[in-house]
Amino acid sequence: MDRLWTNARIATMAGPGLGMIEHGAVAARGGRIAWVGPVGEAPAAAETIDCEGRWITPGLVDCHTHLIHGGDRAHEFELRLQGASYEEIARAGGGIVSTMRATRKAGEAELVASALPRLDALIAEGATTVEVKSGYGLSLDDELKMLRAAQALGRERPVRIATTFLGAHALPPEYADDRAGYIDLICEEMIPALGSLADAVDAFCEGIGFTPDETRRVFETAKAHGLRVKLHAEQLSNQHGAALAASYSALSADHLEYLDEAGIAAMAKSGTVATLLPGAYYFVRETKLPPIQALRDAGVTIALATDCNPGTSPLTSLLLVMNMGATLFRLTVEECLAGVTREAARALGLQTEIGTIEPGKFCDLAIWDIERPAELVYRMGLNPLHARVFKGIWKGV
Ligand code: DI6
Ligand code: FE
Repeated sequence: MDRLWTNARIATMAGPGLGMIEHGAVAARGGRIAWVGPVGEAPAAAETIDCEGRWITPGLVDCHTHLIHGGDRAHEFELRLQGASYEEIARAGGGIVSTMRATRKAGEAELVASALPRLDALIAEGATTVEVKSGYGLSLDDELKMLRAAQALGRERPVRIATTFLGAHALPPEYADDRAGYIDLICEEMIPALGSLADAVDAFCEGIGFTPDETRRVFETAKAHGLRVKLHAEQLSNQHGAALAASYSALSADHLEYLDEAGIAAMAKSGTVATLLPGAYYFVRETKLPPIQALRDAGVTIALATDCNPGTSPLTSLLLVMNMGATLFRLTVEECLAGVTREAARALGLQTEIGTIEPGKFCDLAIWDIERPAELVYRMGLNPLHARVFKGIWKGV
């Protein structure tokens, strides 16, 4: 073995429950978990790290972010404080389109540099995998620039970046009178140009975004190119997007405040993960809760993510996401932890590689200075991360 972390309380998240090993150890070889179990049975290793009774969880996974973008929207925030709504600002040419302008102006290196502080904030709290979407370029070159910048983040820091193409995020002004033309551009030029730049395709199916029919065209093209899909669905209204996404075996449907019974049933049948985004719920002062109990009853798995974006969720803390998941959505501690590890991995289609502490998966760990897992969910603003392990490489913080 290369390395052994011993004397730890391990929440493997491999189930049932937290998948607890009270007096445990975990060993890495070649960047993967080679062994996990009770201390007394631990194999010998070249390097041994005594965790002194600390807790180990899987490295955290943020499965929905818009980390790459130009500028910020602090000014719109002030307008909202004066009473303007998010939708009013968007319809008046602000919102996503104002970030599009700033993103088009920025070069690739500038986009990387401005995203690094946000990425570092996530990493400082134990994130080892972060999904990053495009969707603020809205032209072929600018969307590809965003995706290249996103992938560059994974070379700048020890973190796994999953990229998602979100060309169908907003209608760019130059296509204001030609919606079909923009969908043509997405399907005929953008998706065919993605190559290895994107791991999945997403869309914003919403009254201020794209219709279910437009979304369907994007999904058909994604499918023809062998790409998995996910969807911003039922965030501000019920467009029946989740059921549409499920019919394409989507990895996840995200937001879901306005999700109905038929959508829940369709998601349960297709195994589509419900990714809840309590930061956006909080920041836009939404009052309609996602149908949590109905999702549980139907057996739909629930992930949690930051939705880090400049308009509706300028949030870079998965610890706070867990707190909001519990406080606003009444999720249990176990659901919150699973939501930013095992289920977030599933929402990215990476459940065989990350998300739990099991032999064969990447050795991505978070080591915490806590007495019980509820502390990760309960506190607001204190970071108890002691160390983070990415692919078996250990670094104290
Ligand atoms: N839903 C959201 O909450 C973000 N995008 C989306 O489709 C908002 C993005 C923004 O306002 O910049
Ligand atoms: Fe989003």
